[in-house]
Amino acid sequence: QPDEDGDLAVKPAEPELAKPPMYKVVLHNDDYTPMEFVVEVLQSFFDLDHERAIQVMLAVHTQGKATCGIFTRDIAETKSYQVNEYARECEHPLMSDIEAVD
Ligand code: TYC
Repeated sequence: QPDEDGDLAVKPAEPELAKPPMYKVVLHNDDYTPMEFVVEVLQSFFDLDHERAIQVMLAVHTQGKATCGIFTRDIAETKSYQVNEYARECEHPLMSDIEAVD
C-alpha cells in the first residue's frame, strides 16, 4: 500500500531460514538377527514398503551398514533409540546409530 510519501511500502522478503543439520539413521549388520525381523523393523519404523525394506536389509547384510532414512537430529535420535529398544526387547542384537550428513 502507498505510505505518506505516496510510494509503495513493500516489505522486503523474509530471509530464508537456515536448513537444520540432518542426520542419517544407520543400521549395522550382525550374524544373528533374522532377515525378516530387519525387514519388519524397516517397514514399521521407517515407512519403507516391503520391496524397499528388503533392498535396505540386503545392503546392510552385504555391505555391513546402510542408511534407513535422513531426519533432523531429534527425530534421528528417537528412531535409532526406538529400533535398538525394540530389537533388545525381541532379544535380537540388531543395532542402529546416527551419523551427521555432511
Ligand atoms: N546378517 C543377518 C543374517 O544373515 C541379517 C541382518 C541384516 C542382520 C541386516 C542385521 O541390520 C541387519 N541373518
